[in-house]
Amino acid sequence: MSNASSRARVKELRKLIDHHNYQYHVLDSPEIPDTEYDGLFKELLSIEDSHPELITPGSPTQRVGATPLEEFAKVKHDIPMLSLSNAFSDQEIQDFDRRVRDRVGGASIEYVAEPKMDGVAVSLLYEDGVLIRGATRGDGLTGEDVTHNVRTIGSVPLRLLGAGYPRVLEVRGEVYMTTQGFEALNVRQRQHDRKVFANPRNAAAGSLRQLDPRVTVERPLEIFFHSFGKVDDGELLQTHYDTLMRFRDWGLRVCPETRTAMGWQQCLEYYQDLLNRRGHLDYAVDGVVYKVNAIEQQRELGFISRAPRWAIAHKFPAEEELTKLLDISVQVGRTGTLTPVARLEPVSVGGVTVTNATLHNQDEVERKDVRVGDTVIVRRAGDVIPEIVAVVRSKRPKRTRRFKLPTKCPVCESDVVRREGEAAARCTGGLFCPAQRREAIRHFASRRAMDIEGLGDKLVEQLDEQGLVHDLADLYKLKLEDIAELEHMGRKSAANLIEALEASKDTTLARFLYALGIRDVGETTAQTLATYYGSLAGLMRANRDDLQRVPDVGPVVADNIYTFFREKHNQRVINKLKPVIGRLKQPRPNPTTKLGHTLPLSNKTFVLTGTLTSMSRDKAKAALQALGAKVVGSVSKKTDYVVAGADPGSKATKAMKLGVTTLDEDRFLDLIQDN
Ligand code: D41
Repeated sequence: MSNASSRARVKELRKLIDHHNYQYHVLDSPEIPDTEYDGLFKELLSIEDSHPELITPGSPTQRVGATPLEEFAKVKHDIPMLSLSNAFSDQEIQDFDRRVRDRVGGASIEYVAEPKMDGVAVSLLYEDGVLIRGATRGDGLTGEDVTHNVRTIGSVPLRLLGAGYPRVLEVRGEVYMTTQGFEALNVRQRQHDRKVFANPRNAAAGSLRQLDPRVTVERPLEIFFHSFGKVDDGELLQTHYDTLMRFRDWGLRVCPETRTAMGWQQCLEYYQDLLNRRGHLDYAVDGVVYKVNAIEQQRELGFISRAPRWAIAHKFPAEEELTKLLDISVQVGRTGTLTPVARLEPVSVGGVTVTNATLHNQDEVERKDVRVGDTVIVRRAGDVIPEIVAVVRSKRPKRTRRFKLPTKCPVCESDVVRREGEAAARCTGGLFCPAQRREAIRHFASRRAMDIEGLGDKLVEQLDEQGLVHDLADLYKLKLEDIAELEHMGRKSAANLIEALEASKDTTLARFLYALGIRDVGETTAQTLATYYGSLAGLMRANRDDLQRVPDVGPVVADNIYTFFREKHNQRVINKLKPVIGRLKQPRPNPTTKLGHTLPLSNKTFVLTGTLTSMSRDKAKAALQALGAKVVGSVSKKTDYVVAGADPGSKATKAMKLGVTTLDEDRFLDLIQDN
């Protein structure tokens, strides 16, 4: 290529890449697939490679500098980065609004409400639209120069788009890590035996404080801009909200949850709504921020000490608290897995008292170096099981006790083994182990399995203790008299249980397979197996190779299924369950189904998100599966369709980012009906 045409093509490519970057990061709506973007990028790299004189700092290829820094330079903020006052109750917000109205007058104030990102506060300086410096907030007066790292963040424009921006523009925002990115990062860190981060904020802070930008570029960092500092030779708009919308035009990413709100009432509505959706957002939020919208009113209000009078943070209940670890005990699960459980000094986390938290497995205990006597950070988010995030090392007492999983099962004293490559240690007692037996029965009876109403934990324990139920099949041999004699049971509840047992026999092959509790056979696999084999007998005859032909059944799962049905005890139980099996609603073993490709939605992967109005999510899932589709929990490039109901949340956003087709409820219903 001639020099002139290279120059022209480079210019064109940079423009295209900047544009698609903007569509992807700022608007969340990519116009081209990733591969095409990569193609443009590679072409630019290749031209720059043969024409190094054409490289400019603003080129999208120049995000990562080659040489690590020796140390961070200090940056003095010309205009201090103020802090935010905090409020923890509705009353404090009403008081804040009252103070604002007292100063500026007027009946009702317009605010901008936005999530309070739990990330790292930064300031980015653009001159003539070119990013020239990025700095952390530090103490508000002086921060650290992290330009080399900020440049690696894909959603930070190296050059502003469009026109009309001031010659000097300092924008302020929050660098954060998405929850998904954070989890994936920790998986990688573990694989490489590197430091695991306690939460997305620590991970973001640690990533931004790297001297080597080649480390930072590998970290899934994002940014939202929420305000501005220095502005020279140019004007911004009259309201905070309009200013943020201009930011977006210039390629600066603004949180899509940003809204205007009239008076404290709408602020509180916004708060409640965001709090309800907190668990569905793809980023950590520790509250919301309200800001007076009119810049003129902001000026009138000014600030006291280091915080503006025109803004306030309304904090969410904390999801993490400190407490003392009193002891570590061991729980034995359905498949014999031994789980270390931390016994804690009771602590209220987000309004719920937590006394236990899972420690997952021995490796996790060691990785986190958790010891009895330690002060620990407990986390309880939404409905997830509380867990220990990290130990507060500075609070470790002189005497602590390390934990080691026992080599004998604490329930049945059978040997405990840990298979090569597995994280879990297991009791080898099988159904001889009361813990495993009880868990197996509980699972069998659970709602999504055989759905035996009234067969709760206490009752299972009693049935086991009294020797009334040794295996799953014994459940169906229970006599009313036996049950009625148990503690807290009468003839009435006994009769109800007998009835529930009878009713449970009307079920499907898929549910029955799931209920058996074969390791790694969850609902989805059970469903696939049922469709593929059509009958229990067919499945039981299958060898390992046959099983691996079933979609999504790999060698490990195939082995688990195969061994399960070869086990003498299991065969006996299944034989005893014949009366139930005889009644199972079995899909016709369909040779076309067996090929695995001929159902209308075979080979199609779906993700359901949000609330559907016409049916429950389970119904929708079943409908899709009946058409051969696979329904999974999270969106990836392999997803074919995302069905988005009301309030869809982060999965829908992710689908958009990845260019996955999203169906609204109407289109989803059409699809089901057409097939
Ligand atoms: O999302 C945030 N963490 C956030 C922080 C936000 N949405 N808005 C903010 N606004 C301000 C003012 C009103 C002072 C411009 C802030 C912060 N400050 C802030 N971040 C760290 C200290 C203060």
